[in-house]
Amino acid sequence: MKKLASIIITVLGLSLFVLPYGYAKANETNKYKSIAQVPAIFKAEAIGRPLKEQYIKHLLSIIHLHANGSNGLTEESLKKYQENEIFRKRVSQRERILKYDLNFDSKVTYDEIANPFAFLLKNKDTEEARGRRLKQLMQYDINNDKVLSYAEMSSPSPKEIKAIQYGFIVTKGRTLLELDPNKDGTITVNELTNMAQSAFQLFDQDGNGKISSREYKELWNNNK
Ligand SMILES: [Ca+2]
Ligand SMILES: [Ca+2]
Ligand SMILES: [Ca+2]
Repeated sequence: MKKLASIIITVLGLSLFVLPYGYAKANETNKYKSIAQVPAIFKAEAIGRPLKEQYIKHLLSIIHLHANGSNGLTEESLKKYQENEIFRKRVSQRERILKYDLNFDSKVTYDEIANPFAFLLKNKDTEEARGRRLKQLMQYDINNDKVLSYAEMSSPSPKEIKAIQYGFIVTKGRTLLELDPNKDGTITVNELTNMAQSAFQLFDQDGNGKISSREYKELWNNNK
């Protein structure tokens, strides 16, 4: 019991020592002193966005995309975003395939896709278009019976799910989350605005609110 108490006291003492240090350090990273210190994402997102307002608005849109209406970007909101996107993908895939269900039995056969009614097709059907359509849609025929069951038509391929989970939209969100200055697990609008402003100040050397082509050059030279 005595031993436990001494462990608790040691841990408390250590955290009192470590916390203020961590806090000061976190605050420091909110301000970049040179372009070399600016994280790559802030440099990359400056491409084609030379106006300060436009640049910051664009970066904030990453938060809004993932954390629609909530306090900020979190691991939880990132996860929710992915779930939403996968759901959306399932719905759109099912809609796209189900329209070929000519006999309304909630299954789509090889023949239904190969020879749909003409009104389902935008252009005149050709051998080539038929081949493409079959190859595209039959990739979801997991048990290879040339019938797309309801479950199959609403299941995106593992590759498509990976494209959502590791696509650049999620990656950007995750990158921002890793830069959280106070490490509380939420990137707030305030935090991101501060970081973006600090980065932009370094890119915009004459401070006129616009990155000129000369300043862009400087930015990329500094990036090497
Ligand atoms: Ca059918
Ligand atoms: Ca099947
Ligand atoms: Ca934070």
